[in-house]
Amino acid sequence: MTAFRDAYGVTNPKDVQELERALVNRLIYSIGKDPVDTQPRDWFYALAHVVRDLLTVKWMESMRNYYLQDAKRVYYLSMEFLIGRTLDHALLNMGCYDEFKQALEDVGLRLEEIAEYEEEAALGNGGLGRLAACFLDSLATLRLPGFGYGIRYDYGMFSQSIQGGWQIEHPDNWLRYGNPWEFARPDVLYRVQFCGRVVERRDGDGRVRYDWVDTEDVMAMAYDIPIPGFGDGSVNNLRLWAAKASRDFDLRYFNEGNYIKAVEQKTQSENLSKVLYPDDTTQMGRELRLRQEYFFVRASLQDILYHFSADHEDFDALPEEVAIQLNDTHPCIAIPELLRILVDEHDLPWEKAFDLTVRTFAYTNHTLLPEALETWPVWLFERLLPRHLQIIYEINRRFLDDVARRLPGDPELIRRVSLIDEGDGKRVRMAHLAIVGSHKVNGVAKLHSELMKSTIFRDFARIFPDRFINITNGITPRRWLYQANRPLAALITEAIGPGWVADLERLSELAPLTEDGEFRRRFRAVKRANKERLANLLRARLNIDVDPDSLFDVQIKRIHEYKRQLLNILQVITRYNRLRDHPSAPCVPRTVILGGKAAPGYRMAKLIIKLINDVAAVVNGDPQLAGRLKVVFVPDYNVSRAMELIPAVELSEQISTAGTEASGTSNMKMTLNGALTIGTLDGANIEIREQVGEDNIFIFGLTADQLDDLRRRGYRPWDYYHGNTELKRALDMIASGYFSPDQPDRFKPLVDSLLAGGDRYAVLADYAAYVECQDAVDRLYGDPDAWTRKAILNVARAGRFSSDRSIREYAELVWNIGPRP
Ligand code: 26W
Repeated sequence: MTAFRDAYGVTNPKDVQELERALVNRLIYSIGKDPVDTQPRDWFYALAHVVRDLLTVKWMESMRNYYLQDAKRVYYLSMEFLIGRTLDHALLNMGCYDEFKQALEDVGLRLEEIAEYEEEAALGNGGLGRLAACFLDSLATLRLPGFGYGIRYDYGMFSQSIQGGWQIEHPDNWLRYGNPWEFARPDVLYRVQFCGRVVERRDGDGRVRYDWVDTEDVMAMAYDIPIPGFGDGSVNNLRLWAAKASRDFDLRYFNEGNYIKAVEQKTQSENLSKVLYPDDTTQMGRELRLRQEYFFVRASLQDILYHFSADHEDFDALPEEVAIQLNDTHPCIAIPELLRILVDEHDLPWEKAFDLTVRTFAYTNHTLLPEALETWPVWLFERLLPRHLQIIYEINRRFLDDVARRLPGDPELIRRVSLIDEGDGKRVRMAHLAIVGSHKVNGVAKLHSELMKSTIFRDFARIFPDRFINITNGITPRRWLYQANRPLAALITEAIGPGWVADLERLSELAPLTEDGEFRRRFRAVKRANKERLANLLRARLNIDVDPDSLFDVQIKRIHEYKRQLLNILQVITRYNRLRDHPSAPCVPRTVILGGKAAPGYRMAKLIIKLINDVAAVVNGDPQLAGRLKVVFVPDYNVSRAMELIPAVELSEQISTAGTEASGTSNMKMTLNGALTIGTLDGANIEIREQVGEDNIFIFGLTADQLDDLRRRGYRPWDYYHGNTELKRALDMIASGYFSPDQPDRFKPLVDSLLAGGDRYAVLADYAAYVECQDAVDRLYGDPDAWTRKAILNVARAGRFSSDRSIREYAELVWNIGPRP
């Protein structure tokens, strides 16, 4: 190992001279550039290679340790990993940020500038993908043998620009200059079959066997990305699969002499991992998506079992050695796939194979929205995965028999829990498959887990009472405080020492400092500096001036009707009206910032973005309002943008309709960064209130139960419209084209959805309470000292929301793995 390290020059990452030498070596030998003629981007790649070298050594040590410990492994299967940039994160986690910064300075470069050349790894849509990335960080930090498996999309989440107020999508060609963090593994290559047909035959012992033949094959090639834990944590592995054409596929056409056709076929199969589906809300009945799901599941299972079989004769010990976590239903074809491998390829009896399967898998549900629950047409399954469909039918037959035996005389129950939806064109219900094939099913916040049991999975909670649990989400404090908010991190470390970074509950030691005037002053100064930094970024990028002394009120998340960005905008319009009606009344100046992407095909969400921008144009263009109200839509919200915004947030908008946001994680990020929340009793907001105390959070609106009642009695949005003059005025302004004089009926679909359309997300029902709650926010903001006390308490009590805590819970309640020495 030492000889190996010597070859790379860096034996001691604390030795700045050594780093400089390595940097120049990398520039010459890996990037192929002469130091006298180099672009900043070349330096980024040279730097990334030096960092990767260091990671690689630790990574091999970690992998060797896991091997020697022969510890149980957990595999986290996810269609999405929203990692963001890696450079700063890796340097901070390895504890050599300052040394690298110095080394760069010595060759005349600024780390902050070089770091801007890194492309984001945006292989995810939003919450679900980012959660997977936080979990990888925690697994490594806790030194748990956790391995991520996913897809190496050529194109990640689209980037968003705003033109004339509308969202425009641009392809995210993130691999254009190469990905310096990955190792291509052309030797780790698995075959993935599609289509074909199933042939039934009898084997020598007279047993019926199934062969899946005449398949169309694609190869999955591995790319490995090292995932550095914090401090003396492990460096774990994320393995992403890229589609490659299989050679026999080509040969068919080559033999026919059709060279061009052969190459065409090759591109077609490689299209499989071309692009991330940019939709996290409507389910996509698209064939390519189902192919992506099976593709990465098939490759991952072969890889997992290859490793397992290296020192096991049979599969008896599989659940003791392997845990597989399904991040939502997207990878849940892994359940019939494992059964297929065990039964068809390894001759196990069904009962045994099924028992092993259930004990190996666990499933996390991330949404209750019916339109986001995956189902696939049976005909599509039959064509792409004929054997899997048979296996799903067999799981279903046995499951339904069992239910009928245990809860007899209830044909409706059988119809409801079936893995096949028989109505309206048969479909496979992936969530039902995931539940039946897993030993644990978890929701991602207390309320969500309760609602899961009482609504969408009520029957299953009765059938499998011990299967359903809650594990509240978390975020990694390394990225979301230690890295994103260096000034606050430094202040906290000065006050309570550095232990909090790997043990977030230690933040509670800050609580007594609320009574320390000097600490409050410094805490406020940090927030103020962060706001100024953000103001500078907004000026430089968007040419917008915002006042760092105004209240920074921020809602950043995917644009969706259930998250109710519309409620926010209605409140902004009301504020605008009040300010104009009373030009000389005292007021708290506000900067309302929104950001987020709309799914490209989600018409309403795109119209909401346009409305935000049209309202912003009117508000910001009104000289009467100067210094009192600003509205900013931040384009292209992504992980890097989030890291810039969150440290500057004072008011965190978490205003989804109660019962719709499974957990939320931006709510945790902002709490951890000293923002106060204005929110509904939804998702993890409820637990945030529990932690910070009801005096330190602004809660408004109907609860999930109250909403249920209201809907049962008959919810009438028109009554709210007629009953509240400010609400009526705001809606009328939108409807009459006040914000869109060039096209007065532009926002008719939005207004219609709220009035004629029944207001599915009860925006109008919560409007009055929201506006009143915002008034309370203003009052508190007028007392900076009182505000700061509460902000400090929010930080001090955010410890529970570390993803380290979430991962410990998974380790104990689901995976049955423990840290080993
Ligand atoms: C089939 C298309 C599709 C793709 C992704 C449907 C649904 C999804 C995800 C389940 C959507 C998602 O990201 N859910 C979010 O997960 C976060 C992590 O648990 C939660 O914090 C959010 O509340 C939840 O909306």
